[in-house]
Amino acid sequence: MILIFSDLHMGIRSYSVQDNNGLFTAENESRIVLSQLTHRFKQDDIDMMIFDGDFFHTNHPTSSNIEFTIKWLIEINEINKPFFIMPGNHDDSIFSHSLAFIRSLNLPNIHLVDKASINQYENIMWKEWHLVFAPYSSNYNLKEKDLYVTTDVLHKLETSKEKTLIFTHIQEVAAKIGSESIMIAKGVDLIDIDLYSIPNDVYVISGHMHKRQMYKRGKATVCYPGNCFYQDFSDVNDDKGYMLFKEDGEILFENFTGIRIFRNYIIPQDITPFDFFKKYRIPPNELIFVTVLTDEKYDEEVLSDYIEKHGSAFGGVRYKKNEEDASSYIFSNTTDPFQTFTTWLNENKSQIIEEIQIPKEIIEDCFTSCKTIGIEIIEKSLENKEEYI
Ligand SMILES: [Mn+2]
Repeated sequence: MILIFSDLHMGIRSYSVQDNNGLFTAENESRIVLSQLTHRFKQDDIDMMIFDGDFFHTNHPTSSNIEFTIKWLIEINEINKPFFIMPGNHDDSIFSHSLAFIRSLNLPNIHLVDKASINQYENIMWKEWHLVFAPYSSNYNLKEKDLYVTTDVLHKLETSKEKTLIFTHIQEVAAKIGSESIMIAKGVDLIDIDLYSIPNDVYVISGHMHKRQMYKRGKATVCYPGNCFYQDFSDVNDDKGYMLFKEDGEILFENFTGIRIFRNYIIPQDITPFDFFKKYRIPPNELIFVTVLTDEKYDEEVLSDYIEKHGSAFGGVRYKKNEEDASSYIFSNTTDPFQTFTTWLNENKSQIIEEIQIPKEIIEDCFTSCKTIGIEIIEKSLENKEEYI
């Protein structure tokens, strides 16, 4: 089998405290999962390992995290099976990336697949399968920073042979979002695989989306192994682990153990969060988010102390009455954000007019002018191929 993992984001420090050596909780979790991968990779049923991008959270990792990674790579090299590792958009910088040091280590089983080395990895086979790599690398022209990877991946889709696995780091349009959604400044362009003619059934096994998922899109089966450990609220109640690809095309997932689990508890209206947790056992090593179905503010400190006393951590209270309204309106499956927004405006026009209590004619006027300005912006951005505002 091929073991595939992705989006380690080593160096992220969300919901963390520092230990005596200066290491943050989330950094420690990235080390826990790497050690588990070493153990799993050694087992006889695994032939090779592939990493799909975003090893580090930034393109300037700390020396401590680089040192840990070097030691880990030396261990992986000694297992004597190939490991292919690619940069993602978080690793990337204009002229290099955070994994560039791997090349100088000269470890024969560690294959750094990036823009500089991609030609060496054009005809990799595993049993009957063609392995194709399309690593993330930004274009030199930042105005179209994703052009290199989108062109590359589409070319590889359109020229794919039978039994092909494409390893990349893209946001396919139908993918469900996860915690990468809050890293908005590091977003990548959307790719709609359905718009391209793919000659054969292929697997697109990609990094970038933090939510583990798998779906069919025309002739492509799109798979995201997801991130390796919990990073923020969008990860709650999900499983975190790696993916296994079997020779017959079957895909399996296995979970990491010993890491914190982020969980969201929805508290029924007739009970306070404090009474809720007094009644139910608090599991150890969780980061607990609480959702209450009211907008009445709750004393979070009492709850936080209580949860911490029981060996878990507290992530905060969410007041669903407000949040649900906003999220259900704003997010949709439409790929065009302007369309989404105008649809929302039109559907809610009467309610907005009622709530703001400004004479109807003035609001109507605003809608008309907003729409005109909006269309102009969209037309301009399409012309310049700039990102949506
Ligand atoms: Mn990414």
